Amino acid sequence: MSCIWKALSEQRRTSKEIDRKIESWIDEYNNINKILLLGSGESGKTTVLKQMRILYGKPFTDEERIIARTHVRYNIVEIILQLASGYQGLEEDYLIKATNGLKRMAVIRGDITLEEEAIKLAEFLWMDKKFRNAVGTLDERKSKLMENSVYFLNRISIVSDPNYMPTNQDIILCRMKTTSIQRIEFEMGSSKLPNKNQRFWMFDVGGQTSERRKWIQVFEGIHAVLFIAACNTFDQSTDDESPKNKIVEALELFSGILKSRLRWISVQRPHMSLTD
Ligand SMILES: Nc1nc2c(ncn2[C@@H]2O[C@H](COP(=O)(O)OP(=O)(O)O)[C@@H](O)[C@H]2O)c(=O)[nH]1
Ligand SMILES: [Mg+2]
Repeated sequence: MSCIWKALSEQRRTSKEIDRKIESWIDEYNNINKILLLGSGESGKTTVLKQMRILYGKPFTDEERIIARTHVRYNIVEIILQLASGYQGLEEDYLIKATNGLKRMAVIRGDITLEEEAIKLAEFLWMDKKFRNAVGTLDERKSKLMENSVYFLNRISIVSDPNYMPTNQDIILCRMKTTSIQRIEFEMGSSKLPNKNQRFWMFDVGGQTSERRKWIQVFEGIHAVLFIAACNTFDQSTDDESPKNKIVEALELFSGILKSRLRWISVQRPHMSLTD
């Protein structure tokens, strides 16, 4: 009989311990400041996330740099193809063949040999005088190119080296389409904050219309939303079916978010001091 009592009280103790642990996890979770980055596509959300990671989070691992390397190399391939696109000046047979080969390579990814061949071909084209004459100077075409074009074209021989590993700056400037929810963790200390060293989780979501339904998944438990808008797009329009000024699109998105889900977020207890 005493054995049964002993086993039961042991069970109760274990159960209480588990409850205490769960409570402490919930407390810990609630004490983490959760920030959600929102904004239209290409507004700079992922760039902010990467900058916060570099400033306050864990350094990028070798595995992450290898993944970024693929993106950097294909960014350059895309820049070269963008330069060549629709250009009547590409009359030379070898240039046409090379750009067509690059187009095919740009579609297939996931193989390091192909990746190295693609970047070498991109470098070959960029170093070719006839190619440069045909596509014009970078300054002439700058407005139509991706923002990171000049930076990466100047680094093409470094990036095409088989031993190349991206620097933090390469990772910041490299464009990668965000298709899933990403989270970074970091700690920030400030004498002005109530608990000095505060833990943060920052979430990044895809900004394209197709990704917006995923935002809803991360709204729960969020303490702050950082809405990012790219001011330099004041003279650009969206390229969907009903084109709209990009700043107008950002403002509409912002007011849409305010109306829909943020009402209850505003009643959450803020952990951050606004004096900081
Ligand atoms: N000039 C400038 N370019 C930026 C800034 N932030 C981001 N970009 C560029 O804008 C493009 C889109 O940025 P990204 O962070 O991917 O936007 P997201 O789609 O909102 O995640 C990239 O080429 C970035 O390098 C900024 O503050 N200034
Ligand atoms: Mg993004």
